[in-house]
Amino acid sequence: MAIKIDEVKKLTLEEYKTDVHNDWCPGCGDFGILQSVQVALFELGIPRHKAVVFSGIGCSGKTPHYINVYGIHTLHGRAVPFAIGAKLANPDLNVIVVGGDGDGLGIGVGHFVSSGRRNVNLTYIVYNNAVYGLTKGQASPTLKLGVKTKSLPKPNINDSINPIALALVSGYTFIARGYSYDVKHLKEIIKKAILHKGLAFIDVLQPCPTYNDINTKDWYSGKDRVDPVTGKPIPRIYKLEETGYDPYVHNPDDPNELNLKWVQVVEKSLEWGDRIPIGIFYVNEHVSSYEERISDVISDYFSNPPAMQKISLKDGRTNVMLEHLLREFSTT
Ligand SMILES: Cc1ncc(C[n+]2csc(CCOP(=O)(O)OP(=O)(O)O)c2C)c(N)n1
Ligand code: SF4
Repeated sequence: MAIKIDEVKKLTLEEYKTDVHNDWCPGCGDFGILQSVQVALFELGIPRHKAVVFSGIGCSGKTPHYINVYGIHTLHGRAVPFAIGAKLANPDLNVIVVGGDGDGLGIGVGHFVSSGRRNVNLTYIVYNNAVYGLTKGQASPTLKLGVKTKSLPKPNINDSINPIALALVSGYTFIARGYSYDVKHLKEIIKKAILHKGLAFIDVLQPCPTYNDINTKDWYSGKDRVDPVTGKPIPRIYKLEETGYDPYVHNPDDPNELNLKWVQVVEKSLEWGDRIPIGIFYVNEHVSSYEERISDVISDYFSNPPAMQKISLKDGRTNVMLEHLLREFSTT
């Protein structure tokens, strides 16, 4: 008996996992991100046929192999355009893009920036370990100036990119940062990002214990600076939401509010070292999504998107009328 594709039972968390051998190093921060994505999909009850994870190249790029939904392992720095194509072809899909900081903010930074103009409804998670993990620890664009990890012969002579501020000025409408060893917090951010209508970016602090001996789990938790009174470490990471921070743009018609929000996000994005914020930095739900903009010009776009259209007749002959397309796109 044929199964109707929408009649899907609620899955268990285990059903979002695969049994593909995982070769990440022991203690790698990637594990926490993987788990957070799986738990987010499970808790949102997203059916597997309605979720797709795209990745670039790198240790992080292996993530789709370990999640039991559709997965596409694309080219270095090119995951976002692939994902945008899928989302626009089938706007009913929940599209998640994952990739390293080298992937997204080095070779792929042009796509990172220009996708902000479109506000396509997808979630982009950058695994930020400040190194190129898969190719043995070269400095990535997020490694701070003057920092020397154990994989570098000399301190880094490049200044770093600020991913949160870059996402803001590029036009992302949901901007957050998570920490891969705080799965409970991260999966909540991922859930909110998936539910957000528009382009969501999550910068995840992801320790690479093999090549980055500076931004380690111990460093983030402040083990090197013990409070003389309590004898306890003073953590560097803190949660924005615990400080009364409000990331939401409430009135988009009030330019003062928008300006103040932008200043607030940039100020928070510059905090690094003694105090490092995680949580949601910015949410603007008032910007139209790219899909909505398309539906303004193609009225049946949502009910008849490209992925649902018949491209062949019963006898196998093509249904696509090239001459119609040529006429439509002709400029003469
Ligand atoms: C076009 C191209 N250039 C270079 C490479 C080599 N390469 C593979 S992974 C990688 C860096 C990955 O670093 P990052 O994106 O930070 O991911 P991580 O491994 O840390 O998760 C590079 C340079 C490649 N595969 N393709
Ligand atoms: S090299 Fe670093 S990022 Fe890659 S799997 Fe090992 S610990 Fe993780």
